[in-house]
Amino acid sequence: MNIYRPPSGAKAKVSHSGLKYSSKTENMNGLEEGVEFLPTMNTKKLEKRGPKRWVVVVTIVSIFLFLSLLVGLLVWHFEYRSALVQKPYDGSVRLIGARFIDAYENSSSPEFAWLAKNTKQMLLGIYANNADVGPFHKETEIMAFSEGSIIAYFLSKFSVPKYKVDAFDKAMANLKILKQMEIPRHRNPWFRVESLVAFPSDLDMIKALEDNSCRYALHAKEGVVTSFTTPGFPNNPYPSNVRCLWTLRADANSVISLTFTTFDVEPCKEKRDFVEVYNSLSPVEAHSLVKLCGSFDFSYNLTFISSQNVLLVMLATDAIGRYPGFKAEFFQMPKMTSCGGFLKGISGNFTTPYYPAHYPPNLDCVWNIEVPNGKNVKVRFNAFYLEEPGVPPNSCPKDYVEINGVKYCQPGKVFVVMSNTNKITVRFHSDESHVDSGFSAEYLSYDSSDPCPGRFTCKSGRCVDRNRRCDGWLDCPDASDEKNCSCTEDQFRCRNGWCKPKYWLCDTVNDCGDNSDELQCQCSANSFKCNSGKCIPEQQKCDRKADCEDGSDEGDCGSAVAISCKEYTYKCRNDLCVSKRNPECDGEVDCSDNSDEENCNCGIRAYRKQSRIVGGQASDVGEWPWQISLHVKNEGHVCGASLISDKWLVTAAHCFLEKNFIRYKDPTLWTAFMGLHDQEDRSNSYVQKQTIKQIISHPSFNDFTYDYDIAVMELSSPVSFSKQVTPICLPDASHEFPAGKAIWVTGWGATRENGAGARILQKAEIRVINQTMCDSLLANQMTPRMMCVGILTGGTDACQGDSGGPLVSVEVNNRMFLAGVVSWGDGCARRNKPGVYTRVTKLRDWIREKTGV
Ligand code: 4AZ
Repeated sequence: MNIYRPPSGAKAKVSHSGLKYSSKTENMNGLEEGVEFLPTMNTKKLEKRGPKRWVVVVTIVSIFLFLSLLVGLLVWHFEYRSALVQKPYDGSVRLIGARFIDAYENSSSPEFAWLAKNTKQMLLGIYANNADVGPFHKETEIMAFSEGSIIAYFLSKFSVPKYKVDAFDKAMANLKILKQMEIPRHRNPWFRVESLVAFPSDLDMIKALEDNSCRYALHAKEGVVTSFTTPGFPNNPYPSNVRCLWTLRADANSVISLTFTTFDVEPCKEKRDFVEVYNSLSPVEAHSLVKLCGSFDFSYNLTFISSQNVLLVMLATDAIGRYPGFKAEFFQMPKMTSCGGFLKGISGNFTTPYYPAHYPPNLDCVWNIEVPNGKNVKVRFNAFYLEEPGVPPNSCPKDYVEINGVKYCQPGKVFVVMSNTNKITVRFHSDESHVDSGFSAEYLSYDSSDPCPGRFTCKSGRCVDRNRRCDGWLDCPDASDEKNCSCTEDQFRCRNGWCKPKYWLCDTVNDCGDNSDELQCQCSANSFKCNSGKCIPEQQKCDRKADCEDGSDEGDCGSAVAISCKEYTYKCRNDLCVSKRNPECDGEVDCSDNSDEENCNCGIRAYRKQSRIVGGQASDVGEWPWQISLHVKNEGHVCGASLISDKWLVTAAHCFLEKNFIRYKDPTLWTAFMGLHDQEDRSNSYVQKQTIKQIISHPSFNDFTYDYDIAVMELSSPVSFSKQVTPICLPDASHEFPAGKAIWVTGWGATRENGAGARILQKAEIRVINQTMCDSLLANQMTPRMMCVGILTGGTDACQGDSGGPLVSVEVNNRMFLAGVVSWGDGCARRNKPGVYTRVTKLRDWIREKTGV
């Protein structure tokens, strides 16, 4: 907002002179005797009376100005000129002309001292040569040496006045240029500086480098695997508030292979505990190979290879958390002299060096591949991991594979690159920081007339199984497997020519892409289609008589009219039924006793989102305030649940099945977290934690078929509702969630089949699938207490750890209703295998009976 105000000085002046002037005007008007007006030309009188006042005013103003200037100068001096900023730098300098000897590894040897003194002198000379750096240097320490020919690692501290910081930073970033300005008289006669780099450090790091209490120096022995652990491992947690450093060295012309065999530190979080591995003896980000936190399963490959004969491992911890730490082992191996090569033949495999271990940094490999004359060659990447933190997709500025001038660095997917000659060149580049597992690839020769022998060739060149051609699914990225098909008996032809399974017709999902599978789904003109599919004359709809066997002809008649009760009609508390579909809590009174609009303090979230994104993604805080995380002692999150009142939860009965001799139905094992967003942030003020008073599983729950997979849990004491903690609405038994309806599932379950659970609450939008189709997809395993919901092309689904959690539907006025409880599935996110949910409407009366909600 911009409101104009006159300057305060101006305001004072106007009112002041205004008053004076008005009194004089009065006098003038009155023309009083004895009052003398100053004649304009009477300068003598002016001089005589004026000077005294002016002198006082001028003196006061001058003193004021002088004092202001003085204060300003003092502030400027203390704030900008003499206020000093501490600037620690970590760096390394490569010296050529000298040979590395073993004694340089030992910082107390005279040889180390001699070389350190000379290196330091040379560094100070370089600093002194720059007016933006030299005057601010405080101290420099040479920390270590390594081979190459000699690399010296140093720590320099500077104290820079605030106003000089910019120039100083610029000069330090250009140390390489500083080095070139090195003056001959500062040159050391024994060695020359080949390269010099320094990176801003922080005071914690400097303290750690200067403190020897948690420092270890280890040298690999030929043919021996050396192991080391965090202090206290495995019986005691590693220390708090420390930075421990392990310097790992190997013999000349060797590299180091380091493997973490056990890794269990505090879960990942900004500025919490972590382990960082550097391809250097300086802990600088530019040489960081990896930053690890959390815990890793033993099957995860945690092997890292150095590019030289040194590695530095750092453990940084804060004051919180008790975790065992790591056990690691390392050994030396001969330095690779080259990588890549010439590959000739009809097919073969190649990988990044040391795959599946992490490839070394600073590497360039070239594979020249040649297949027999007359054939073409293609390369198929079966695994591809070249990920670097913070690298934008598609730009590949750091590590990449390059083929035919195109760079690839996107992780994960299998992809194929083809050449239309018998030769192809694959280049791999890794820069000096951050490494990954690399790739595993195969090359194959093919006939240009038949690139996929025995299989179908997509236009893009990808090969897919023949039986995937014309099956209704898009397997080729360009959909070429579904074009020009003649449909089989079980298929129908979409308008756009595609063939789709007949059972996809009229399921309210646009499978054809042009919606032609959803067009002829109505009964003939002048007739109404019952939910069962039967057609009845239009006149029988809403005639207050149930003509469909399920009463669906009377279920949605706009305004509520009392009718005879059927399965699809809503029953008011006074036992009268109304002819309106899903009338509960829709903002309109439909029952004469108002019962459809009672108990409606549910299903509305304080933070409303407009986005409707298909596919699993992280939720926002408070987006699903009824979602509960159920934890078991020593296991953490095990199941999800939904809050239905201030003390009752709905979840899945299978969460309480006995496993590994643990009786999960014992309520004392469980803790419920309400308002939780991040599993690692359970102490947040909006999270409410409660123990459990009782667990009631449905008595008909069948642990073989998972029929009646529902349970209710009573909290030990009531929760208080808030923006982050709100109950979900329970649908009436007559509530309909029609096939094709978009619906949300949420949870902290695995983000892929057999994968790890999510840390942040995930959400996914999926669709209700019609029961008959579901039954055929899931081999007749469905019961009326189950509903299946998913995306049949796969990729979006609930998974292990989501069990018990909510499946919610957005209804009138954005109110959400609990349609289902995550129950089971044939794997997760598989094509044609939707997730199965307990159908809440079928068990609504049981919930009411047990909880009163
Ligand atoms: C489970 O194991 C589980 N894809 C839950 C849901 C699904 C599969 C497994 C559905 O808890």
